Amino acid sequence: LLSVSAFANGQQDSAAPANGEKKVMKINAASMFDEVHPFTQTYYKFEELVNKYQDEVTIEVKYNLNKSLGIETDYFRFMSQGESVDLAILAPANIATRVPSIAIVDMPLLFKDYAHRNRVLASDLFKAIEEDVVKKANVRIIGYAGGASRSIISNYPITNMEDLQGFKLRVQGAPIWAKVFDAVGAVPSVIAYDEVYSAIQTGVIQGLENEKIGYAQMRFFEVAPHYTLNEHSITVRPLFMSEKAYNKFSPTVQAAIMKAGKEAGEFGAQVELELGQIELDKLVKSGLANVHPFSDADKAEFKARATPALLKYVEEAGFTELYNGIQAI
Ligand code: X1X
Repeated sequence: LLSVSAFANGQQDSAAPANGEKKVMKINAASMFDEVHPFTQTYYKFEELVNKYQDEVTIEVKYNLNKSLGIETDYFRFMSQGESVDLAILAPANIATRVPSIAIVDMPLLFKDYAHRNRVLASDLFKAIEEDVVKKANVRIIGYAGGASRSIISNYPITNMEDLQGFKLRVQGAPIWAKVFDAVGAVPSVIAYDEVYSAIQTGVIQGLENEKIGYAQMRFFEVAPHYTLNEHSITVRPLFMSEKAYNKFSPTVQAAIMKAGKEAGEFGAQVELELGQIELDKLVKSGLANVHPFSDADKAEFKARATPALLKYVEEAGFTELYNGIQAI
């Protein structure tokens, strides 16, 4: 299969049209998850909508699922180089080393609730970050999926702040994640997502923090059967297209890509909210996972202990104005 990037490299379009027919442009999407995961459903919706919103070309998406092209950090590298992957949903933490400003988009405790997250995304507060991503990494944000909460997953029950003390957990690579978990008394280490299961199994760590759907799909419940609803973050998962792929399309098709990306992201967020809960309920029902509440008082203590670290990071990284703008909206 040729990706759009392959067209850019001068390869023959094997699907070249006969006179009057639409040209077929193929793009490669990648995901660590299966065909029902919300990220994949976002790609399906994108393919449907992008062909509805323009009639110059037919865009065909090839779905490279279940880590067949690696994990999100790999997709970012590939897209940035204009190779192998043209379309992918990534956690911002995966690209923060190349584009530090993006880490704020997904910072723990950033959003007050789901509605606040959506108000921020509907504003133009992330516009400068979107431009930064194109400039520094050669990838373009065309929409936002995500929208689920991340909570603590562990191999022993965690029901309050006291249980969290000394908890050895995996965190994502952007430094703010380790800073926050350190501040609340846990012991964070950065580990690649696809190595987390065995790191818990071998006792290197006792758990992680993740969305409900990731908990189910990565089968973390087999090694860490406790899911604590402390909900320390609400996710933003940008849908990226490589700039090399994007630039292969005419302005009309590019406009359709942006519109389809935005709507597909919103659709994916809705799917994630519903599906995550369904999957967690199934695990609980079959006795494979235990869900623990985390009281408002414990949430407040978590926040109180994490906030100085967050604010220090925001100030040092030069995000104070943006952070205040987000909190004010
Ligand atoms: O924690 C991770 O690395 C992963 O967690 C979930 O599966 C997703 O949010 C995914 O984007 C990735 O970041």
